[in-house]
Amino acid sequence: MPEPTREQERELYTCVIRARALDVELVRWHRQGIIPGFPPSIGHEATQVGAAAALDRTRDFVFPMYRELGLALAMGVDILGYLGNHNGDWNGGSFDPVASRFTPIQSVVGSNGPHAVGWALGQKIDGRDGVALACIGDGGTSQGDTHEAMNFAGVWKLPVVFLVSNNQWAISVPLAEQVAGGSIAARAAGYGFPGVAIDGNDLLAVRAAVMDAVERARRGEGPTLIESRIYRRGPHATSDDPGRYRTLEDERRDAGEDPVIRYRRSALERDIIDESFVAEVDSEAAVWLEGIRSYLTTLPPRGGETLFENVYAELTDDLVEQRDAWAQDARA
Ligand SMILES: Cc1ncc(C[n+]2csc(CCOP(=O)(O)OP(=O)(O)O)c2C)c(N)n1
Repeated sequence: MPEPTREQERELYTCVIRARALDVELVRWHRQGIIPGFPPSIGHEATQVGAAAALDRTRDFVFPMYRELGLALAMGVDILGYLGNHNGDWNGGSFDPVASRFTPIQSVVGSNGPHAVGWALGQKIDGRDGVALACIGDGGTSQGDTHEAMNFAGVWKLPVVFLVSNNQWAISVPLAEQVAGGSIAARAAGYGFPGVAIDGNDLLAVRAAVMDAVERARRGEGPTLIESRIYRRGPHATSDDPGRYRTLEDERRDAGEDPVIRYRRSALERDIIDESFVAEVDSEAAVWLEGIRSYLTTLPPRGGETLFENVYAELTDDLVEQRDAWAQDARA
């Protein structure tokens, strides 16, 4: 498996820093009333950026859940369109999924597994060699949709990598109350494909594991389940108060080393980056953030009628009726 070049690692570093910086700002922007809500990815960065680095952006496709900011950035998603989703835009973000090979995020836990499997089946039928990355949380593995997706993918040996970001929490429910066997990776055996548990705070280890799984899938050997062990370092979302179900002491004890600090330390130690590069990335990130902030603050309020747009090419009679009734109510 090819090691990343120095140049690639510098890009990975830049992406990790931007993912963290944007996350931190988004929480502030929520507090300032600029965005209505947001699920922070703090603690997920190494897994997300490492996984994206293992994909071929010309033929693979990501089926994300809602906590995937770093993965979106690393896939080159138009981040302003992506953030439209968190700014009350109902259509899942206004970026081009085909260009970025990244479907719109959605909030229905587990539903993206079947989407990934359907796309992977299409690749097989069409004789193509793309691989689907299905992103699932530890809580998402308890959903029936995830079982159906894994079962179907196993039986049909489809090119899917199931990347489970096990951040130890499903809102307030800890892993121990969610997974009786203790291991998510072990479940893969029941579906007839390999399951591996990795240290998801180690960016290069994630890249290597996902690359192995992608190569396996491309060879026609079927799916892999990767359980990436991490920790959700922030709240579930800006509306959540983790102090109601875990203490700061728990967080300090359980979270381990921060994946962003860890990657910076490793890259510095290996002379991939130096202090002046670190400073340059930080100052470029600050300018980049300011651009995003001014975009978000100048967005006009979304009209409720957008609920009815982008559903069908032509609205059905029922929807026309509902839209008109809505408009009449809104004017009243
Ligand atoms: C089908 C469905 N059931 C319940 C919910 C409510 N819900 C939103 S997030 C969440 C927890 C998901 O936890 P996990 O999959 O571990 O992802 P994380 O948020 O920790 O990244 C739940 C139960 C939902 N969005 N969809």
